[in-house]
Amino acid sequence: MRRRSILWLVPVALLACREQSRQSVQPPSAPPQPPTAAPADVSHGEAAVGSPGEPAAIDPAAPPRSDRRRHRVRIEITHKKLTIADGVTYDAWTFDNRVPGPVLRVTEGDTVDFTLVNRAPMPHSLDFHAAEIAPDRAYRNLMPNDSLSYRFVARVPGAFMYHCGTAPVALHIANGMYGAIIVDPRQGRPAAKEFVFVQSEFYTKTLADSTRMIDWEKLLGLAPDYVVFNGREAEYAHHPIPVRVGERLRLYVVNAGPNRFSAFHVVGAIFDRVYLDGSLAHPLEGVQTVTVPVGGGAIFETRLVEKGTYPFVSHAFADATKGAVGMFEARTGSGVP
Ligand SMILES: [Cu+2]
Repeated sequence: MRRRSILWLVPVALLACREQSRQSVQPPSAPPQPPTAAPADVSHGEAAVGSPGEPAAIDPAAPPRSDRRRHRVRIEITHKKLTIADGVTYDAWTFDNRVPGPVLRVTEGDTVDFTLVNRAPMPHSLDFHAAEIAPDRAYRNLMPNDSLSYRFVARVPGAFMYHCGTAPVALHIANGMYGAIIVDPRQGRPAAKEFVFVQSEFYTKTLADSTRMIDWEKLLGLAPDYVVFNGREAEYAHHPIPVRVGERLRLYVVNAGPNRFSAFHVVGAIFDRVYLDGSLAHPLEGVQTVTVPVGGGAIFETRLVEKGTYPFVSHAFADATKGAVGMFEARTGSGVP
């Protein structure tokens, strides 16, 4: 029996050798030539800039702060095809049918009564970085059509990630299972226009029906096809976000990864304050670009000083080229929500 199974491997090995030799005789591809045409306007050339009137697929506005001290949160896990770039449909694994999952917002000291329901045909789970809890109790794998409830107190303010923790975790995150939970300090923060951006990557290969699914080799090789904010390539370049000149902007940035650090930067602006992971201790003041590590978050405050279009990017520019770019359109007068 054993001998038979080994013999069975021989043609497979021969095929692999043939494929390797076929690849090795291919001529090297020509190096890319620098463009000779004038680049596009102020978009840093990374993405076409759309008109700010059209709504984006995922509203980047932060949900309002709640006065409730106890929150009942229920999230359903599904598998669903979603658009991740113009004309690109991806076979995603989701929390509540969206990527990223819903933005949750509670206040320091609040109690969260959480229920997770698995409507997908395989095991999944959910790990809240904002919780202090035994993972083997709360973050255990949930079988299809099963549910799980637990309670935690959001003790620490910040901008936190949540994600599926089922192994291999990189696969579950890369397929779309992540989101942000904001924990406000009890005393609140000064008034501001607030947005949430979750950065992440997609590693894709094309299926027969032209939809895309995960390419595990690209993931292990750290070579994403798309790096995105809120689940879509350059979504807020195609749908710029209107803001007012001079108003305080507060940006909750969470980096879901699963691999690429974010070098978050707003072109044409300097951050007045940055709270690493959202911690109130020792905010950075007067800084240009701040790393948001994979699995981490940060809260950025800035103002745009004059009318114009201001890109925000991961300043690791290969990633901006792959979609980690958006736009604020700073306006004066009426017309800004
Ligand atoms: Cu999962």
